[in-house]
Amino acid sequence: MAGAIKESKAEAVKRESRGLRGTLKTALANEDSGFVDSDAQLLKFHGIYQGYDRDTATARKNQGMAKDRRFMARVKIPGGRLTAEQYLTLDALADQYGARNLRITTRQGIQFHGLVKSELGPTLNAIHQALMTTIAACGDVVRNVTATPAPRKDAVHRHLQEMARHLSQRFTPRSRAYAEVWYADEEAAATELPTRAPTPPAVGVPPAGEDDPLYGDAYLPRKFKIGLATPEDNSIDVLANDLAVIALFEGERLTGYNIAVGGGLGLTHNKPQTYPRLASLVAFVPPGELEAVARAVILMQRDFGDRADRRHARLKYLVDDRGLPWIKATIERYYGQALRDPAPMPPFEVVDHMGWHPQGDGRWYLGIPVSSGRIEDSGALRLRTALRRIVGEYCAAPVFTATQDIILSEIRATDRAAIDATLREFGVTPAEALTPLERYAMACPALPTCGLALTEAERIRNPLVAEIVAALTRHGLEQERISLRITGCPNGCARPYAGEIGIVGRTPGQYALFLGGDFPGTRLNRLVFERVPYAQVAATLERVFGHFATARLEGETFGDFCHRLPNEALRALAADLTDRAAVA
Ligand code: SRM
Ligand code: SF4
Repeated sequence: MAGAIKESKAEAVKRESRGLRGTLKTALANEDSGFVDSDAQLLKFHGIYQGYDRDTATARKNQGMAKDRRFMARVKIPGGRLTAEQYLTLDALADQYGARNLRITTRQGIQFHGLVKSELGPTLNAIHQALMTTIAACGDVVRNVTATPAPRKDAVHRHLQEMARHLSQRFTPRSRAYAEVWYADEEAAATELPTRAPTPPAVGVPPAGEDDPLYGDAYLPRKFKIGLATPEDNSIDVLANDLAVIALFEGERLTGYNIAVGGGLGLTHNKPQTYPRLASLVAFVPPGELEAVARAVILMQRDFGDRADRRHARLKYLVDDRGLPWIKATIERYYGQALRDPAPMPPFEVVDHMGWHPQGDGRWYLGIPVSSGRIEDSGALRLRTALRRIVGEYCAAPVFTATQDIILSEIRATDRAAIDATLREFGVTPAEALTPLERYAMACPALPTCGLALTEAERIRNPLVAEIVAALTRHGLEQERISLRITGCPNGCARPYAGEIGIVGRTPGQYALFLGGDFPGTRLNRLVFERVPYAQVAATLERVFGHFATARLEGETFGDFCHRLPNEALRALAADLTDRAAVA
């Protein structure tokens, strides 16, 4: 808390921001292409990142020109679910402003890249008109709440979706700053919420009112993430969240929730005091009590999280510093009641949502893999056009997955063949034509939009995955289900440490390879090769694949195999390729 410690600069910016206003409104009206640092920090709470085009930065500098200032806006979509109309609004915005594409995020949101300052207001207003929002998509608050995406019409999936939306709304900051700064319509700014009954439903729009008992004036020490899954389907990597909620059902009856705390993946290379961590099970919460317990966890982090060192500010460090008994007792104190120990639950599984599946009400949903979540038209692949046409013609409601893919729901059986034909016409590869590795590979945006990227990720995903699939094929392993995640730096945005293979940008052109996670997301992988030049990444993995093909135990997965072998054994396989790759 304030007082005894020396708080980081970010804390002062928040406290002095007058409820996230800063000088944003006046800055928006001036001629500058960007915002001053303190406003740029506040912009994050409004769902906006200030950056620049990194591809042109050096050339521009050499010519004495300023950086090409660009912004990213992130739409918060709890559970990833939109109506067809909402999707079409986002699609149209991609043509009006920014980079003519939509980027599905690893937390089921949508990002617009390449915006210039004057486009921010119109973009946010159009999003608001379609009853969506970017508030709290970023910043030191509860971010987009993720949920198992399957649009099945049963009590389990309905509950997860409704709860994701509910928690997201309840934990959205109440400040009117967002409305004041961005909404063109004064009435909207005054009321914050549209006055008419929202159809389609509002997605993550906050309740009106300024007083914010949850966040106070300094908000949280750091970002805070919540995910909702079931043991039967952990396709969202629920344990990577600060607060992981595992809903337990007997048939269609909710029996309660196991909650786990302290997940988070960011690390800094060579700083062992920073590390990825999966959330630890802490308690069982009866039905009807989840919001109150979640609030207690958030309040604990607000009051005890580290406000001096942002690298040590996530809940995961509080959990490790204080220990689980203290954490549980403190949650109980804020909640006001004792909590039961976690209930027994089955092992986690991951359901494949790609391809056609029945919804359970006579209609169907179709999962379409999207490479790195980038919905665009590029060469022969015109994914954006195909999706626009299908969503528009068949009123197919999209759900974004935490694996950066899209599910189109509410489809009649009689429309399936025509939809398949549309996808073929626009060059979209169906899920069945991909190998499991291609299907499950993820990559973060990295260059040129991410200011923190050390290496490429999204732009090398397809060629690198193709090389790795070729390597697997040479060993007869192309049908192995292996999760692969690529990021351009160690922050972990595509959850590389929760995959069986994590390829993490180390220095320009070089990657660290992490191996040995499990597919259902319950075990972190570990650093095996520290600096592998890009050109050697697939070859290095191939050595491990070769050994796996001959020395695996019966039924052993690739992740389990790498987990079983010591680092020395894995490194020895590729010693001639990776002389400089050994780690201490
Ligand atoms: Fe992330 C920062 C992109 C999910 C951990 N993340 C960033 C920024 C905003 C860079 C920045 O701060 O300047 C990236 C913008 C890049 C760009 O050009 O768009 C960025 N993160 C993303 C997305 C778009 C990656 C993607 O491939 O989809 C994801 C947006 C999710 C959303 O809709 O909210 C995204 N980021 C994640 C995840 C995965 C998750 O939550 O499931 C993680 C790891 C889990 C975690 O939070 O620990 C993640 N992002 C980070 C971190 C490290 C946080 C830490 O505690 O160390 C940073 C850097 C930071 O916060 O200082 C970061
Ligand atoms: Fe940027 Fe690093 Fe996140 Fe990739 S992992 S988007 S490079 S912060």
